[in-house]
Amino acid sequence: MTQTVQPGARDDQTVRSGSDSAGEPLTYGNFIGGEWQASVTGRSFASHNPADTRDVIAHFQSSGPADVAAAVRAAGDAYPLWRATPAPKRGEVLYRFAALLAERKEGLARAMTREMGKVLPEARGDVQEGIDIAYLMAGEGRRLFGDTTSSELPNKWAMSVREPIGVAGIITPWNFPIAIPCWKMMPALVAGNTVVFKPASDTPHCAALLVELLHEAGFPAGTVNLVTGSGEEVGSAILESPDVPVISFTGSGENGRQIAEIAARRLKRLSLELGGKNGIVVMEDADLGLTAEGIIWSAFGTTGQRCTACSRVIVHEKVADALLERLESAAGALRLGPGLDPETDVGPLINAGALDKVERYVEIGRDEAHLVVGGRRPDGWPELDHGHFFPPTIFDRVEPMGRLGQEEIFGPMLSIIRVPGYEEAVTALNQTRYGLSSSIYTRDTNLAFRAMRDFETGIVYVNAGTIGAETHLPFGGTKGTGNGHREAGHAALDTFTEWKAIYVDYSGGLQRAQIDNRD
Ligand code: UN1
Repeated sequence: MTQTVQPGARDDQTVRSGSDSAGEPLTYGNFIGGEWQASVTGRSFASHNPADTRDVIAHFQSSGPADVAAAVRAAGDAYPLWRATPAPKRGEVLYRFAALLAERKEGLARAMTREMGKVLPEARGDVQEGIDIAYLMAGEGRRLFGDTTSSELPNKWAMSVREPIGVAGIITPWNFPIAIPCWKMMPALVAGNTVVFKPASDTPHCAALLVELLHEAGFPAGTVNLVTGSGEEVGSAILESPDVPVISFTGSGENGRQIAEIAARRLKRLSLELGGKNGIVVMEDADLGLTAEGIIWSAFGTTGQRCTACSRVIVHEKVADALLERLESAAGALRLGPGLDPETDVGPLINAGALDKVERYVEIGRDEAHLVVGGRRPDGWPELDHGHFFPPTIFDRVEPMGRLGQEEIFGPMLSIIRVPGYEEAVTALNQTRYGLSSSIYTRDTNLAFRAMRDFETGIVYVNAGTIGAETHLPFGGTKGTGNGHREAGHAALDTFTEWKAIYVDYSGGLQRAQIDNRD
């Protein structure tokens, strides 16, 4: 028997933190059918603190297809009862979960900073986003609106209702380890689906804590099941399962494409939220102080590890030097460090692979553009030696169609592209395979409205950076950012429901549509 696998308990001890009283990290199980269970593989993996990799947070199951099969069975068994539970009642469980999440916000945020690295105020924001979507979707329990309309025939009733789809496969990234699972699970659950949840292997602790709360809030056994492990073993088994008809995935474009192929073969409903190459356009009349603040926050907040992060600034050449001066001094002043330290502005990258990738792009940048600030790992700071730290880095005179201008880096790197006017700015902004978020800084109302029309992204900001979407509006992007679905807002329900059209003929006779009411 592996050392036990119930979170909060090791052997018979009850411990609520990630380590037992002797400081030994816990081993968490999968959560299947309302119980914490060891994987049949007998293997586990560790989650580390990216600010100091000597800090082992806990161990998690390296699960395999048999664990996924058990979780899918549990979710399938729980489905009929959950589906039959009136939606307002389902919503009440979501309300309880939202309230619990709010009550435990600080503890969760601290656990998140330790495991994912983002600075504590941002980790609090991540949990807050989970709370917000939980309350929004709880309210959907009393809405879930369909249409009631008239029939073309007399004495006949016509309406449409939303129906759940079944077991939803929820595959989530590490960068918003509470918010994104909530964005996906809350609409799935309120609509009456049950869930098999596979979190990113960089943040399984956040996932386990979240599932503990879902359980405590009263979601019935089997409604939410957690299986940890790799994409190859766990993700693939969820995707291939004939009993998981709907999948929601956030992650890389490359993985998204593979997932789409597998899901297409089985005609699954699939919502993809993939990369971004988000740009901020700065016109010559912009308030440069405000603009620089918005750029710094969007490019280097969360260490640039948001899908919505700004990675390109497309600036009118007349104000490029003045803007760059501000950006250089603001970026140079940001303090690197562990996210739990209140002095820190920029936390670590998630893992060694992410750090390598940023360093590779710095090399590419040295060939393609001019380095303005950053570009080297910090040395001489022993306290940063054991973490994946990289400083905010800016390149100027980036070619819009070069690699720096086109490829998603997902780190603290910003490219400056100089343009002679609005038309050229729009062209540069839209010349990317992605379309998540964009922004314009201008004091010209006409230009602002043109941008709202011309920018080919799912989210457009005016006089604000590219990050900070709110949960009651649709979230998602055009082109290679996804496959046309939206998360959050009431649009999220479209991923997790089927429309059913219902006709009731109360005429007492046969009425033939399109025939009996025509000459
Ligand atoms: C993401 O990076 O995938 O708009 C989500 C934002 C956040 C969500 C980001 N509310 O930046």
